[in-house]
Amino acid sequence: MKSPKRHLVTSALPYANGPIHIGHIAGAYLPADIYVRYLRGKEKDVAFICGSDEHGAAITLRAKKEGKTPREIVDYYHKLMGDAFRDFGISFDEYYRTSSPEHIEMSQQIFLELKEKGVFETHRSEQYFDAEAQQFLADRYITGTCPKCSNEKAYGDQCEKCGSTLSPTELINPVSTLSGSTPVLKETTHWYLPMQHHSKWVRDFIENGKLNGEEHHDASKWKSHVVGQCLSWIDGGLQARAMTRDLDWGVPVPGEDGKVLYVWLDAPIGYITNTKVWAEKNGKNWEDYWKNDETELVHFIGKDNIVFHCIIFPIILKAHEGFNLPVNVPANEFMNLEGDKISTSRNWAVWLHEYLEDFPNRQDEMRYVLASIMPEQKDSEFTWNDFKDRVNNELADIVGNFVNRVFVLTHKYYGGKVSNPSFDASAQFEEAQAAFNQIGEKIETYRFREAQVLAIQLARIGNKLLTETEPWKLQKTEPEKTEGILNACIQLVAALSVALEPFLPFTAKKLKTGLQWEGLKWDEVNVFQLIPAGHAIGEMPILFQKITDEEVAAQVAKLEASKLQPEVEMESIKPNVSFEDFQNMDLRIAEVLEAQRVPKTKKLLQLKLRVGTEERTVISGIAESYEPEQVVGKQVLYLANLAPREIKGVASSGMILMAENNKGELSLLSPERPVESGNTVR
Ligand code: B3M
Ligand code: ZN
Repeated sequence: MKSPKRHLVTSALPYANGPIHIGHIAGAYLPADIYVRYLRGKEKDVAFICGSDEHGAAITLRAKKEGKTPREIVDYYHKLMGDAFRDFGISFDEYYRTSSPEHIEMSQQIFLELKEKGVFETHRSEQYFDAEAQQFLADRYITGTCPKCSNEKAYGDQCEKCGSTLSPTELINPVSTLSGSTPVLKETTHWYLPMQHHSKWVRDFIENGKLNGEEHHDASKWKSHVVGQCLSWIDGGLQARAMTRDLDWGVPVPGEDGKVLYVWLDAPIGYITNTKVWAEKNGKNWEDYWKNDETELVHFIGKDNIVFHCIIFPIILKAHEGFNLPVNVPANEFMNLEGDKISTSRNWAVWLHEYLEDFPNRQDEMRYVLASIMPEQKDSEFTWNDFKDRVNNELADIVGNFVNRVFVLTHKYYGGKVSNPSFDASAQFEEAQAAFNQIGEKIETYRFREAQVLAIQLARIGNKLLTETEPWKLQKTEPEKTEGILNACIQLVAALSVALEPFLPFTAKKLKTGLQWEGLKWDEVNVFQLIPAGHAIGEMPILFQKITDEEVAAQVAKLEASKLQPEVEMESIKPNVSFEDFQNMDLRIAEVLEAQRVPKTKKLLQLKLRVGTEERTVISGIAESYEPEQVVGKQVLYLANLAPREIKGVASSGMILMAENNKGELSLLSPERPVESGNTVR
């Protein structure tokens, strides 16, 4: 295929319902940024488009949980995410938002055009409606008992306990989370995309890279897990999918009250809106990027978004006619963190904005490590220890050390002027040039890990040359050779300043500034002759500070401390009782005198208590939380006048009161300061 005239590169629009974490970055943003920076280095015409996804249940649920309006939520996270991306050097040309007037207009217009073309079908169906809240309920707003595993907290779309995909009507005892009432089925009409009519061409598109019988893209360049996921979806039979919803947060369906576009219809159209917004600000024509077959469209996403980008959105684009379809969707797999899945709800994540605060001006360190372990073909894992090792042993010891030695020696021996090329470094140059030339190939085939290794190779070659020839020992005896070696090293630093730009843009900038040699283009890199002898170089700061064990420990401790247990809903408070009822209960402080397990039970301890002058025997269900010897001598809260019962053949009088945490651990309740056993609690 001939080389395209223009590139349109998108990264998944993140939901504006929480901050960005390093798993997002490694999945859809850093690879796209590397790709785009490389294209810019080659002076290509490229637009890099992203923005916040501000609709859907992800947003309204978050708003409900925080007691805020959806608008407040998206305003807050749009800014937080946009700032973090920018500060981390993710170089979007546009980062806009799907709640903008421009986007509402664009997505309504596209919806209407599709409707006019007869792309949709309407279907009546019965859907759950909350009569108290006067609202149809999104699947996520309905909970109930899972028909498969009896989990009582299953959602209308999924049971998180057994993993089954559900539809709301399958739930037993459905409850609306809006009002707590039982929802009723109510008839509604929606626009559906009959995807089954498109399976044939979609399969040809995914499997063979063909569109309308012609070659559209090189299907062999698509990742196998992407193609595999799509084909298994197609094999499972494509179905009609509703493109509208009965909700009040979203893009209103024109002419319909209380209906909005399905978030997965409006969000990808956000790529188009945001391109248009960018184009208008920059005197460009957005249609050149979307409706011109000399432009190449590539979507960077995480693996949970594959079918939306490879099947559903392409169906929409093709049905609309005139729009480009993606030539590749290089989705990444997931990155785990310290042995566990990254999870926003459990707060198990390294948040980008917090990293930027904890490690100011060290963006490239994280970029480097994330690119090194990017989950390109399979899931990968980030640990803070590995982060430290890679930064210290690779960035600081190889790149930093090499550049530093070259600058120090050039200043010391030659007053900061590039020395003469009086040494035959052709072996090193050839190796370096070959590495450099391959970087582009790797990037163009989405192998960013390998590409970065090749870029760092330039520093390894230089480091090796210095270590082998030790010019600091030669300077007196072989001044010519020394000059030549350092000249060669300067050429390698210059090549590095270009090669590192896609990966470590902050470092690349420092190299260019230090060399006082800006403006080198990717295609002009010829290591054999970059910077002429006599050129004055400037100062070079220390490029990478080593990461300390204390920094690692602090980050690990921070993670552990912030980890949340899965949420357990608070039991609702019972109806009121009278003061007399309360006074009828005789609560006392008692002391445990003896404790033993009740034979053949897991949960029960038999305790002997002292209650003032009396002794009582009570059976208590605390054996999974306390060993017998842990409770002897403790004071406890005791309900003395609960009618005696026989438990496992023992007469048990009264009851010990306990609290339970969300992990199910029981906790005895003891007085804060000394209280005599037998005293009343009121
Ligand atoms: N917001 C899903 C996600 O954040 C969704 C992507 C939209 S891309 C058009 O994972
Ligand atoms: Zn289940």
